[in-house]
Amino acid sequence: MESRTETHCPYCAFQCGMTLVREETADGPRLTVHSRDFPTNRGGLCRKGWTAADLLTSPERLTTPLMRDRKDGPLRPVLWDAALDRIAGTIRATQEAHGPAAVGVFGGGGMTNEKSYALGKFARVGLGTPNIDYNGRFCMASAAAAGIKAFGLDRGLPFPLEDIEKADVILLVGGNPAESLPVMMQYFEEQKRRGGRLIVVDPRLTPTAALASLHLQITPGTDGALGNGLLNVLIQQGHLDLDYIARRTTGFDEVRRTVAAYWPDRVERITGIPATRITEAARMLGTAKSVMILTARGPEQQSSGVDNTLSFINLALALGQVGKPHGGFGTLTGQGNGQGGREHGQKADQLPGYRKLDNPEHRAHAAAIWGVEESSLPMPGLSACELLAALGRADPELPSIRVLLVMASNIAVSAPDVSRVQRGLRALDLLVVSDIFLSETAAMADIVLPISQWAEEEGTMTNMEGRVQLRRRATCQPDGVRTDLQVIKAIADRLGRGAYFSDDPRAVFEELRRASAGGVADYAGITWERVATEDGVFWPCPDTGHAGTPRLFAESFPTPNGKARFNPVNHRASAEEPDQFYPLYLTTGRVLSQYQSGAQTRRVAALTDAEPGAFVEIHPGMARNHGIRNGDRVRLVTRRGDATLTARLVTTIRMDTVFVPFHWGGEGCANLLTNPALDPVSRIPEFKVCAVRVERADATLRH
Ligand SMILES: Nc1nc2c(c(=O)[nH]1)N[C@H]1C(S)=C(S)[C@@H](COP(=O)(O)OP(=O)(O)OC[C@H]3O[C@@H](n4cnc5c(=O)[nH]c(N)nc54)[C@H](O)[C@@H]3O)O[C@H]1N2
Ligand SMILES: Nc1nc2c(c(=O)[nH]1)N[C@H]1C(S)=C(S)[C@@H](COP(=O)(O)OP(=O)(O)OC[C@H]3O[C@@H](n4cnc5c(=O)[nH]c(N)nc54)[C@H](O)[C@@H]3O)O[C@H]1N2
Ligand code: SF4
Ligand SMILES: [Mo]
Repeated sequence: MESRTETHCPYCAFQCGMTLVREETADGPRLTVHSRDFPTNRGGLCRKGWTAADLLTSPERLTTPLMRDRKDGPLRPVLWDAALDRIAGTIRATQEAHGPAAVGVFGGGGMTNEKSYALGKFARVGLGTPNIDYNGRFCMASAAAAGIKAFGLDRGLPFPLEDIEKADVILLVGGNPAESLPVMMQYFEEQKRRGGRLIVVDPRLTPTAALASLHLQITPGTDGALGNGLLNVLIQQGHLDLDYIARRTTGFDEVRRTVAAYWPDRVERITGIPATRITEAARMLGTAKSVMILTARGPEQQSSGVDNTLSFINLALALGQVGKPHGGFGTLTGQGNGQGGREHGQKADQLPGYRKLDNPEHRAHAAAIWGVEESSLPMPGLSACELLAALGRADPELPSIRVLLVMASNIAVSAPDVSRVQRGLRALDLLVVSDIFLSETAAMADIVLPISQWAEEEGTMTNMEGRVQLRRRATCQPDGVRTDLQVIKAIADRLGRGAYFSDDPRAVFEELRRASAGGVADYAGITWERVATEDGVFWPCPDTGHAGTPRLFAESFPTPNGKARFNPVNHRASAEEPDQFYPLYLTTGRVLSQYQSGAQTRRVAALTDAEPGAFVEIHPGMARNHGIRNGDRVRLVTRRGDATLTARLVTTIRMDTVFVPFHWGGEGCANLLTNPALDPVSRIPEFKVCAVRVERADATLRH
């Protein structure tokens, strides 16, 4: 017997279509990934997608709840009822003693829309706590805040992927899709084949930058100065679309005054990019027929992430490109449901449909759908890093979280300044983690709940274009495993709030449609059947007769006056700059063969063979100064702590910068080093810049 199911890859925001084939064999079901002609990936998959079926049959799969009786005791198998009873009992006791806000929830952008929605509702209606946030705060928060400020709306790409191929010039700032969204490269390659040009801004000559017509090898943390500098030159050269600026935007004069101070020589001094290259890039942008500007985590994961992003949005607006064919501004969303996961209420300040928790009308709408009093809904709570800083806190003057439920995130690896986060996790009265595997965070939990994964359940996922797609069930889940929706409902049941929750994904989606109706991210017209038959539907889609909205902003912007807003921004130095003790920049990011905290991909043999362990990229010139050879063990030291990794000498990185991917826990964990300094608006941490010192790992011994 063989069954074929059309579904999507479990990993990144490209959400490639794939066909999963399930065969019965003497040793149990065998699952294999096959190509599928879906409009976005057009049959393509990267090596993570091709090997994704290994996740389903992994021997490391969790299949029973685990619990420890005392903090220093071992995790032991336990029945579901015992685990759920203890969770509900501890929540109740904690909230009675310390108030509802002492229970926190941490979600993830890999979860389906239904789970994200249910988790946000569970925090507000099931627990009555304001304190829910999620790992998208580490990821899309700066781009989201900037998009809302400028356009009144945050959708990763406000145009379909196919527009990339027809753009004349693309400016890609701090993104490395050749490794982070590999299947997307076919669009950039086609754009190049048609005569288009690509400018890449990155401190490293990445595989993506290697394809570019122009690579601007920027000093980490200086993107805002570059954005302003490019606009300065465009103004000098008279390349603005004054008619568009007058008709479709507000606030340009103040931006013009601000960028007047960013002349090319000064920007060269700040960014390390030669002034001639800045002028050359501006000339390419200014003379292009269409310009597409894309940002990714490079400029966004900084303490000036929102302003950096705004400086590039200003550029796209001044060129009159936003809402024009084959042009505009977009940001490359990262996680599988990084888009949908940030629309329906997992965020500390948010209600479904991108409504706001502090807006009385929005609160009334959500409360009516949920059948609760508006006054019972909490106000906005702590954002992710602030929530993690409050774990087990003793200071009675400040918020303290004593019970934390984690669903779909491995914060013990992926949060900044991770030793502090681990201390907080240990100080909790109760840590509950739902996961597929015993992730580093699950291994620290008091209770671990085994969860069904992508191809074992149904749900909708929204890709980086805002296209709502269907994740279909291709195989059954192992005995002993439950879905996240079942877990949410089971805890709510025990708290006497079960009537508000369903564990059926389709029923939850129906409720999400109503809850999002009239909101910015309006799913009201998107039905399960349409998602299945139409290769996905783009939001906003206000009614079932509506075709969906692949292209936004063609006529107007969803702001009160219909115009986009320019926002004047200035370059701000990173929270921590190199000095005599920590003389280099540390930046962090991704490699092709590992995904995120590695909880999933480190369990796939082919991926671990390709990328076996933590490493640091160092320029050979810098390595020589420290007596470091390729393959040596080195220690990196920052003000937060130190990590020991293998040196990889590469000429593709700036001399003053080292790069560490964050896919591993243990002594090579990048986040032992990173700075939890936050952007004041988006509250994103500064993963992309801090000051570091490099030593040979045996250096201290030799002293
Ligand atoms: N293989 C793989 N793919 C993934 C993921 C994964 O873990 N592995 N994760 C997914 C997720 S959640 C996300 S968010 C995306 C992220 O996708 P990307 O944003 O493309 O990935 P990163 O590697 O984090 O950062 C991109 C680039 O920013 C550069 N950079 C560092 N500092 C700076 C700076 O100060 N300025 C500028 N301009 N650039 C800088 C880095 O050198 C890096 O090449 O990838 C998604 N896809
Ligand atoms: N230094 C540094 N740190 C970073 C970044 C960086 O660039 N540099 N990038 C940041 C970014 S952009 C992101 S998005 C975060 C990501 O960091 P994490 O939030 O840690 O992401 P994952 O490793 O994907 O963790 C997801 C976990 O949930 C499990 N899981 C998967 N699907 C489900 C599900 O449906 N339900 C449940 N219950 N569990 C599931 C997986 O097994 C895994 O353990 O890392 C951030 N951390
Ligand atoms: S590009 Fe992303 S969605 Fe596509 S196969 Fe690779 S990891 Fe999966
Ligand atoms: Mo991300």
